[in-house]
Amino acid sequence: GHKAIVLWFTGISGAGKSTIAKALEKKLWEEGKQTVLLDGDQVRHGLNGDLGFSPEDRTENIRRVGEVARLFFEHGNIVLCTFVSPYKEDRDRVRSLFPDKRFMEVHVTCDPKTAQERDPKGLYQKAKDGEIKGLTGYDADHEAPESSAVTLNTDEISVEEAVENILKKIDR
Ligand code: GGZ
Repeated sequence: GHKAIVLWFTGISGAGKSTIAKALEKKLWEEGKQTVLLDGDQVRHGLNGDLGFSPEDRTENIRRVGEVARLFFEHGNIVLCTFVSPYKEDRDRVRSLFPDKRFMEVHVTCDPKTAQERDPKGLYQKAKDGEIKGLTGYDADHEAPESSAVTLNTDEISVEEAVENILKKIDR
């Protein structure tokens, strides 16, 4: 068996949250662990399809996802959540749903220039062209977590190294 935990990935669009979480999930499967991955892009197409990117909607997005994470946690899963989740207050509210040490923040960072170059979904280009406003990492802020979080700078480390760093830190 294993212990349930929530790994909460936070950071700007294009930093590498989903990529690292997917690679980590694969490693955990290989260990025989039961995992669930909740990803911003996916959740926003379904469950939270009614929400946009205003501060209020982001807060509601994170609140709902926190509750979903709790359901899976209660069923013994290792829950990987990848959301921009730019507001510290929202993340702290989610943390308060879980026992001490069973909610771990993973701050995935990179130079904003790197994220703009990667631009996997063309969002930064759209922001530059004025087609979208309030893109986190461009014209909207991301509040960094406290030092207690695992910080992974994807300018400096590979996906494999990022995964290893996380695996070292989780009691499972
Ligand atoms: C941030 C946005 C925005 C704006 C669309 N700001 O990199 P992606 O494309 O695939 O993932 C991002 C996703 C962010 O949804 P979240 O639910 O994680 O955001 S939050 O936690 O802030 O509620 C991005 C895309 O949606 N996207 N517009 N303005 N990300």
